[in-house]
Amino acid sequence: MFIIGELINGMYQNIAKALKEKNKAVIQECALEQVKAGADALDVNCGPGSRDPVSDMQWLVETIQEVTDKPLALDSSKPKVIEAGLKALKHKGVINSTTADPEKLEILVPLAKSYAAKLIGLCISSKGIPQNKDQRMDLAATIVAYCSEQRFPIEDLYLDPIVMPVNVAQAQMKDILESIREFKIISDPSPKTIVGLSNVSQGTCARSLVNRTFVTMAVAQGLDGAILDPKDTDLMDALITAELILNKQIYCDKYLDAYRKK
Ligand code: THG
Repeated sequence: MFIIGELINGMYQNIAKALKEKNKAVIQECALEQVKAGADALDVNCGPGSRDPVSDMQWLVETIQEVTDKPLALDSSKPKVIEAGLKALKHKGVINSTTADPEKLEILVPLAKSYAAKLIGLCISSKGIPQNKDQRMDLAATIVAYCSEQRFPIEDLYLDPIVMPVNVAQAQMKDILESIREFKIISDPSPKTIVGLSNVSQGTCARSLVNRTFVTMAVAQGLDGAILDPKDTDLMDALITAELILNKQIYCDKYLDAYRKK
């Protein structure tokens, strides 16, 4: 499972404050804690309050790279912000994300190719968030078709079905989960799949329980990656155990320790 730590996001007050004050220590500690907790990569999002996201993205990337070599997932809806992040990267990264809109694909797919970055494709377009599985499949197929045409390696494409909060879209959860499995049959080689996990529990009580139950069900559908809070140990334990049960991790009496020592 490709685990992207979600905590460096200007949506969080501590990060927004550190970004405003250019306080490196707060960002670097957040990066290191997530890596220690098992993150394979770190999401980097300037948040809605950033007045200059291009220079904030560059500063965040440079600041994080002073303490870790883990890949960074440049999270912005603005291609210019993503490009600023790519220019500052020392190692291969992740573009988070393109939509299925041609104007996004035309800029971001060539950028992903030239920086050898992985690409997250959100199953969404300017027409809005899909309302059912067929619409998700259509958007996913549009993204895969464009990437194939442009000879972007499909193994580096992560399709995101767009996870909605269960308290606003309860009737869609089954479709979202099933899309994860069905995205795999769009092409050979198959695209990979990823979710922004914490979306599912936004505004709910018992967030951690909702997150870990959803992730377990998504792993059963073949999920390849998740943007999540790696410091939530119960969540990480559920994820590792789900992979164990699907024979994706070796079984031993201390499998949680074994996984963490990898
Ligand atoms: N797909 C992709 N990228 C994404 C998302 C996605 N990036 C952003 C987001 N969704 C994933 N990251 C988060 C980060 C935090 C929260 C949810 C998703 C979150 N934050 C608290 C909240 O809103 O309640 C903030 C709490 C606080 O202010 O301290 O839930 O879906 N590709």
